[in-house]
Amino acid sequence: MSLEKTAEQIRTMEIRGAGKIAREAAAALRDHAESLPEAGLSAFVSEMNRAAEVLLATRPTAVSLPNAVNITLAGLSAAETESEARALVKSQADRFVAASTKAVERIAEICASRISDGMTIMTHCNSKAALAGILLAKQQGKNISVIATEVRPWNQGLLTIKTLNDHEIPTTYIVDSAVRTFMKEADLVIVGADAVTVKGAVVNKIGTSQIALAAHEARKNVLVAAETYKFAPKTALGHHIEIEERPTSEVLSPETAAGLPFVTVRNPVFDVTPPRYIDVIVTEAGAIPPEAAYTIMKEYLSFNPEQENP
Ligand code: RI2
Repeated sequence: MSLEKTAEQIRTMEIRGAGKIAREAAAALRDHAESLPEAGLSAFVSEMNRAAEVLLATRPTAVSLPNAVNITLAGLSAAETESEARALVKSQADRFVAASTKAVERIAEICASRISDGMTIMTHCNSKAALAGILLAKQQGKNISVIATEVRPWNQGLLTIKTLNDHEIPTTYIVDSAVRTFMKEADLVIVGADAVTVKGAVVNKIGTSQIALAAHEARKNVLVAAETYKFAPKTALGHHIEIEERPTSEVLSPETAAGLPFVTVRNPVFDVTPPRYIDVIVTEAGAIPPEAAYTIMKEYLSFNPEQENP
């Protein structure tokens, strides 16, 4: 698949989920590097930088995307020959994809260790990392059940309930606005992340912050499953994470909207959960309190505040 095609599929959400977007972006850069005809080192480097921009322009929120692009293209400008640069992109992309896959497995082990027999887990959206922990707990023989939300307007909850059903996990499917009503039936909340800020705030699918708030009120623990490449070093330099607003036609049909001239439809697809509503962030490096986010940035993303483009 061409890099442009991958970018288009990320934009239209055929490829979705922060981790998957990152792995597909790294693989697209690798395939693009391999497909380029020999044209000299500087032409290769500038074409790879252009390709990176195409990918980065697709969706603004999931920081896994820029982190994957940066990791894949790290050190490119220091390469001495075109073939060295090409080999560097390939090896870094392959390493990233393998590490990302392993990270989700490790996160699943830690999440599963926090799930006890008899628990009901509430989850939101369709997070591979969060689901991996739930599926592993079931594989370990724990008798668990899940409450899964619908996730308007894209209904990613349907993907989640299909997976849970395939694994014969008893699941209750609820509309997003029923979260507080059902919180008393949950023992634990597990969600994924699109970005984690330096303060340990978690950017995830719209509605996550309401769930965390309801969990806090009901004294239920909130566990966030997030690979280290979901952490956003730029937030340590004062940058904000841009919250993607998708087309309003995803919420209300243009025909209906046209008949309601005084109504403005908004469609932000992520929100921010403050660290005080999060008990633990489970990364492949271990379960950390949200306040330890900076340590993850320094140790796992080689974040150096003096660098201009972390
Ligand atoms: P994993 C998704 O975003 C959801 O917000 C989900 O919680 C998050 O990515 C993380 O997913 P979208 O692409 O990386 O559906 O854990 O907008 O699979």
